[in-house]
Amino acid sequence: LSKDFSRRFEAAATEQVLREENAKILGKKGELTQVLKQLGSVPGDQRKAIGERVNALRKEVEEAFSARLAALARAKREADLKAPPFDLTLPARESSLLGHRHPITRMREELITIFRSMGFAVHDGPDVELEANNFTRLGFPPDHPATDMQDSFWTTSGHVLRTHTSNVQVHGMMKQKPPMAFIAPGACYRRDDDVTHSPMFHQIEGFLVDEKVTLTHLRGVLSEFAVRLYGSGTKVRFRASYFPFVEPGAEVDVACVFCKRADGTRAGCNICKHTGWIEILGCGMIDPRVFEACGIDSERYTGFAFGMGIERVAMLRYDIPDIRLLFENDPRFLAQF
Ligand code: FA5
Repeated sequence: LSKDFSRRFEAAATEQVLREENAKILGKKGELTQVLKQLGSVPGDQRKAIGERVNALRKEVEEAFSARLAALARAKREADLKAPPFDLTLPARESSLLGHRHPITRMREELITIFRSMGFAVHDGPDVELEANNFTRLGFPPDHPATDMQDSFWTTSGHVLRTHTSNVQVHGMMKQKPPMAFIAPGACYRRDDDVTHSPMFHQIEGFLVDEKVTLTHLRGVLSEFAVRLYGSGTKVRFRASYFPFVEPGAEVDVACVFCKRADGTRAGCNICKHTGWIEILGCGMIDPRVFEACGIDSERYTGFAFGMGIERVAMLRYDIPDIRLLFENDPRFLAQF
């Protein structure tokens, strides 16, 4: 052993082989370890001399091992430095995991682009709102079911997570004098939860006030909007409806684009529930009492407002059957857009 251990270490070409060779000598069952174990049976007068010899040998082996280990590390580093460098001019591999905008974001941007092109400014409003701005100034009576604990999320007393973007109408009127025309996209919150209703969702509000604004202007703006969103020839219809802050109020349906596509008729499909029409928004002429509550001269000015659900428009656009898919953020769903 004392003659050939350094030859065995020199012959080891890799760190692993070197360590294996070292274990064969100094490991639990190693050659030198066996010798050390037998020291006990050596006669007393020779034990000291043999013990010293074995220990000296162990030290030599350990030193030779460390030296060879360091030499191997040096050699590897030399080789790495001499190897040709990375080719930085190679084209990158294409990633299949590139992110993109969420379908709700895309839909919101598309709607904003349409209304901007029609001359509307874009306003922002608070998500946490005074009860007065979300309900009272908009003509909701104090006992209206929408103000109930069942429908709204209340924060501190007198504050509510806005249930619609109509609160931005109030801020607009209190800050600005007519004429004004703006839209207000944003998140809204209600105690809802089913395939078409989510506790958090998004609306876009539209608001226009000037002298001599009439229902015809409202119809014109929304008809043009439907054409820009769904294509030329898209028909809309107005159905009388009720919202506390408008008079008269209406809901707007768009002729179903899905069954028209499928078989050339508008007779019905599951998406429009076989009516041929899809409801997309609520609207109306601003009630003069709302003007008065917000400091606008109701004798001089008239105006209209409308509000639509962004998820609803997106579900129709992309044929999404369940609103919850839009919020689960499952990559298999999102990758389809
Ligand atoms: C309103 O919120 C009125 N502020 C709209 C309005 C504005 C009327 C201006 C007149 C003038 P409504 O509660 O119907 O109305 O909601 C409007 C739209 O928001 C609905 O058609 C629907 O698309 C969407 N929406 C309402 N609740 C939810 C919900 N929980 N999840 C997803 N979308 C919702």
